[in-house]
Amino acid sequence: TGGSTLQPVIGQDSIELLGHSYPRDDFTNITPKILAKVGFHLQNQPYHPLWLIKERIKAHFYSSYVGRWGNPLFSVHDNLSPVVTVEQNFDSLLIPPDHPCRKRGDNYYLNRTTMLRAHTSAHQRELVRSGLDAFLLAGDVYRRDEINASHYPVFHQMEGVRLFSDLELFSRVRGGDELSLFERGGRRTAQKQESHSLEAVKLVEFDLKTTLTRLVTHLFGPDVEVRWVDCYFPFTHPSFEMEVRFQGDWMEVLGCGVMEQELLLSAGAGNKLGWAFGLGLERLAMILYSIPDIRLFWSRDERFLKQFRVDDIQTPICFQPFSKYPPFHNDISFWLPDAADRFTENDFYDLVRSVGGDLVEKVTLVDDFTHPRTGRRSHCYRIVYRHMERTLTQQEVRQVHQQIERSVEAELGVQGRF
Ligand code: FA5
Ligand code: MG
Repeated sequence: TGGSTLQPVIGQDSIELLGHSYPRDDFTNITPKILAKVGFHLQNQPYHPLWLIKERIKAHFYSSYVGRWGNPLFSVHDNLSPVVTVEQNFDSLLIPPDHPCRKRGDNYYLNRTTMLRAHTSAHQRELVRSGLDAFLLAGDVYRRDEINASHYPVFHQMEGVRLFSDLELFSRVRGGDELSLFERGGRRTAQKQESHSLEAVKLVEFDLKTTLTRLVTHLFGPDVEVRWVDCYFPFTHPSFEMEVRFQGDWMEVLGCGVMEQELLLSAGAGNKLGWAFGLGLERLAMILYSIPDIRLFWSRDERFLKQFRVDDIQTPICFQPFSKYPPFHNDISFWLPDAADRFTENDFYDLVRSVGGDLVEKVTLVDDFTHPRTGRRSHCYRIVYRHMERTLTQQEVRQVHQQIERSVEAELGVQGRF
């Protein structure tokens, strides 16, 4: 797993990243730690929890929204490079040149014109311009931030966009052929943009909220509690955040809204209306799988990863924390059989696993010693015992350890030095 095959390099004058070279300037603020995170594509690693949740969202959209010929309505994009232009990340979304969200302190700049995307919205305009009317886009995003249980400078978003022609929007309502998407000389209000007709906006907003409510109901089940909060984004109006009730609190999971018409116009789709949303994949996965700490998504620990390897992506998973309970370290030493080929380390690992089962967290060879006079060889292994769901007792550990001592002599022909 791990990084790109092309090692990122921060040089004197330039930064090498994903096969490109970016000249440094007074805006450059990317760090080696962040560069090392680029190219992992956690959302594309099979059975990673972020992959699981992305696949569940894909499956839901594929089965719920089909086009006229039975084809999926939404196309899915999960391989776009996180290196974008400042123009894509901000200007294309109508974010003014002096907007505080452009601060060097909040973003990772390669230089004045290039950055790591701060949101997946950075790709809205290019994908609309390429002719797509409905798409999902998943990827890693980067924001300068602290590191704690709920903040990490790299996280993952899923963007969704859907555009409607007047035919698509109004064919669903009786008398719809009387209605129009646009209104000349209109005014911008809290409810709508100047060029939009109120009827069109209300239908788009309704479709957006229904789509997202169906999505979280699919993910969390029919009892999920959802609420909508008005908010502001420069690229949507009206704009909303969806919050989901989690452990007695409301947690923001996504931002969304009716796309600014100026954006659609610049993307060559000025004759349509659209909605867009951007949701945090970690947020959803943390609620859905009870993952207590956002840093765990970067874990390569089998005790984390193996809990998500399920046959069916819809299988409910409740993550069992593994570091909460104290470990016990016990060593075991023995002389190997004289015919050295009668013993292999893997035999021992298998034996420990079969006796100790899930109580054994880790086994390592800590000493390999050959006696200078007799030529006999001995191994010492350290076994870490830890239960994922409770604290073990000394006595319980001693019993298992003694059982291993007995079995290793009986089954592997070694002589204990216990
Ligand atoms: C955005 O990034 C907008 N681009 C969303 C959007 C898309 C609005 C399309 C309108 C149309 P925001 O910064 O609120 O908005 O982030 C969106 C979601 O990403 C949040 O709701 C949250 O689920 C997730 N998120 C944001 N910051 C973090 C963080 N530090 N750690 C984990 N998840 C985060
Ligand atoms: Mg937000």
